[in-house]
Amino acid sequence: MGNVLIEELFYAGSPPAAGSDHYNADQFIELYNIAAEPVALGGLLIGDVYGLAGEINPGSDPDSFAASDPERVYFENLWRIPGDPEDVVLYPGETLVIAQDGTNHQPFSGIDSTGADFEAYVESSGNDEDYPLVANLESVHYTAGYDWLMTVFGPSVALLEPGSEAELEDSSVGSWWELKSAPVARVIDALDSLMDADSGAYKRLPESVDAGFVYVSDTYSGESVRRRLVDDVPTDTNNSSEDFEVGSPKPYGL
Ligand SMILES: [Ca+2]
Ligand SMILES: [Ca+2]
Ligand SMILES: [Ca+2]
Repeated sequence: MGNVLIEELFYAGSPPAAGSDHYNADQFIELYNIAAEPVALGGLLIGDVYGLAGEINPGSDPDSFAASDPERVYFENLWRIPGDPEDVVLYPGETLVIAQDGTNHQPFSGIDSTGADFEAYVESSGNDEDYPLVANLESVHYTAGYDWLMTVFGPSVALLEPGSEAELEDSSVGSWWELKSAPVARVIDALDSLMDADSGAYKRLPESVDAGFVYVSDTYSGESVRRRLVDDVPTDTNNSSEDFEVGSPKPYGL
């Protein structure tokens, strides 16, 4: 399972189109199997990590746990790929796409998520659509709104090995924000994205899982962060500053 990488993260949202100027339901996460053998992904956990993406409002200080508890990763939301491990197999060189909404986002965005492998369907919100052709992730822990819309300023995403939910620790921020944390040893891959080049103090992920961070030029820029290719192979040094580059969204492949 250590052969599964986050290959691409599209979080920024799309430029104004068709009367919409804050469209980010086209967000997606793409995973890649870098190994020579198939990888079984049923039970894999994926989530976004607690903390501000930068000084979004004047005076807002870094609030992540990266410095105070570098042995764990603290999730705002966690999802599980359904099934037994072999129910979801990713073959060598193939990618798996997780979409916010498994629909065609035109005309608001050029992205068509009808080909996604999974979508985040928030049944409890009563305000998210369940697209029948795209399988749903299972919710493990949820604190977002009507849909799992990650911050367009830059979310941090991590993959966890399958395991018991009892191994996840509860913690809270203030009196109401409930988080789930997991030891860094359970992290398969992770990617820190932040607001801009000056936001390094806001890193959410411990250096042991991502020593760097990525950023795009602006919110709703239509830009995606994609893994650099070295001899056509995605590179992985656990340092996203070096491993990722900004480009156009490219779901369904390298
Ligand atoms: Ca959704
Ligand atoms: Ca669905
Ligand atoms: Ca891609």
